[in-house]
Amino acid sequence: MSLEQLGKYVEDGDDKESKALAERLLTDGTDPLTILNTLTEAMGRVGERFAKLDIFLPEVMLAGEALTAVVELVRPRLPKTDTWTSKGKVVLGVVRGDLHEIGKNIVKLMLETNGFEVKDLGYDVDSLDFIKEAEAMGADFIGASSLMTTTMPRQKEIIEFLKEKGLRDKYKVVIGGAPASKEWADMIGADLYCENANSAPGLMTGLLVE
Ligand code: B12
Repeated sequence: MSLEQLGKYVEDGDDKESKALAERLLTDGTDPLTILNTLTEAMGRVGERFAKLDIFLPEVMLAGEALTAVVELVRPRLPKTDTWTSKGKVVLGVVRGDLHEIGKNIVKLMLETNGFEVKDLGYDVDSLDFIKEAEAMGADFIGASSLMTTTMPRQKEIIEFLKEKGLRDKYKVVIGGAPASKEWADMIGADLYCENANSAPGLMTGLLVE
């Protein structure tokens, strides 16, 4: 029984087998982070098959549910860092018009286990709400996820609204999601682009000590 098999179960949307195998892998001492990476890779393959019309939305949804079930299992096993000193406060959400929340949920998990305080705004979040919630929380970061080319302009909109309100320098804006890139981040004036959840805590900590 292997990580490869776990990836296949997730790809097939079999949440029962995915959970059972993940449980066994964890008991055998597999690193929870390795499991998270396997899940992300599996979802990448699902995306490719979806793009090629090999599979359709219901299958994608089942795979997403299997992935989420395993994430819930892994969550309590991730090594926690010292939570006495918060590394920073983050409002995190998926931009308006976008319902893809799996990646955002993994980012939240990684940030929390690395000592960040996260206010999760969910998905389909209005650009102004990111700002309103950041003000209310006294956040250090605004994290915005977008999974579609059609919703990427919302990441830009958040930054534009911050500028309009004279708040641009108050927050570090971090963006992510499959269609985003370093070039896009530079173009819209974001502070940081993270390709994956694993790199986010380190790169974000780096921004605060600059
Ligand atoms: C799963 C999925 C769905 C699920 C979402 C389930 C859910 N609860 O989230 C369902 C079935 C609901 C769905 C629906 C749709 N989908 Co869809 N979906 C996907 C799929 C296959 C995988 C996305 C995913 O979960 N990946 C796994 C996670 C772990 O990866 P990730 O999201 O990239 O996140 C990682 C990093 O990017 C990063 N990250 C992400 N966000 C952030 C934020 C910050 C701050 C940081 C630091 C890092 C970070 O960290 C994460 C972990 O490492 C993608 C294909 C793809 N290649 O992405 C299509 C895809 C995104 N979907 C697509 C489409 C078109 C749709 C629909 C419009 C389909 C339809 N006809 O109805 C609807 C849209 C609904 C809407 N309004 O949003 C297209 C988008 C095309 C485009 N325009 O760009 C894609 C690219 C598929 C394709 N090739 O056509 N989808």
